[in-house]
Amino acid sequence: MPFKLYNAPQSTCSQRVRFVLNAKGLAFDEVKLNLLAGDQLKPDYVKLNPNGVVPTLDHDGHIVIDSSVIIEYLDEVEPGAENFTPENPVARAAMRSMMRFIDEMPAAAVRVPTFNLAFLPHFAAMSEEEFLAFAESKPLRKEFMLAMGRKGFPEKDMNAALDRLARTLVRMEASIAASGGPWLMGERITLADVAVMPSIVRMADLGLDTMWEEKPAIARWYDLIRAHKAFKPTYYFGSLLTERFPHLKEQAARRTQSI
Ligand SMILES: N[C@@H](CCC(=O)N[C@@H](CS)C(=O)NCC(=O)O)C(=O)O
Repeated sequence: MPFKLYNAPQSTCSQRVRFVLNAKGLAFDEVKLNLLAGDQLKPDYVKLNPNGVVPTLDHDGHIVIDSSVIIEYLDEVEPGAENFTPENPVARAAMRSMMRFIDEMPAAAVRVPTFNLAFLPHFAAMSEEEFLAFAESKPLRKEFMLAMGRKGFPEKDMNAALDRLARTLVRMEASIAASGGPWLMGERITLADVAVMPSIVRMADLGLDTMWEEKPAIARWYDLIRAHKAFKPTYYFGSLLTERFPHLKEQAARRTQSI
């Protein structure tokens, strides 16, 4: 098989790539890494992806890293069946600007509630020495881990992350309205929709979907993307945090009550 994807079921960045591969009907070998166990930091993997994160795509021996780069790459090498990139350079530039915004805002912000609500018990169970060694070994996320610590991000950081997510919804609404929708860039689904999808799904998974209760354009967008043929195979069982961490549903409900 020409495509091999190193990824993790619940990883939002991996979900972008699985969606594009599935939408294009491209078969791929899937190597599943256990991120909490640190598979992404093992020397053989870091040789492929020096950032020590998933996903990594191996295409016939060519290694491509970073989910935004990978999904653009897939549209370039396999433009056929379903394509997510506008042909018009102006529209393409607008899509790419939106993708940069998404990487900087929701993709980063959603990690804060994700870690606090889902992964913290795992880190809280480590000794301080184990935790510090784990954080130190992360090429890209060392500071993020140290800021979280074994007690979790403070309320101030949680609130800032939720505010960034709220501002993302406002930007999405504006983009849908300006383009005529129903997708972010207009009539056709593009890589910008694929890029933001996992953050929105993660918000719903954490019980934060109340944040778009009053935003019908977002609710419609969310229904549309979930109805896409690539959605189900991308979100196979174990891709949602609530499928892996049963304690989450309750916690998320408590959290949304206090927003
Ligand atoms: N910009 C990178 C970010 C990749 C990333 O943060 N991956 C997360 C999962 S979504 C990861 O591997 N985390 C493992 C860790 O922090 O050690 C991309 O989009 O590929």
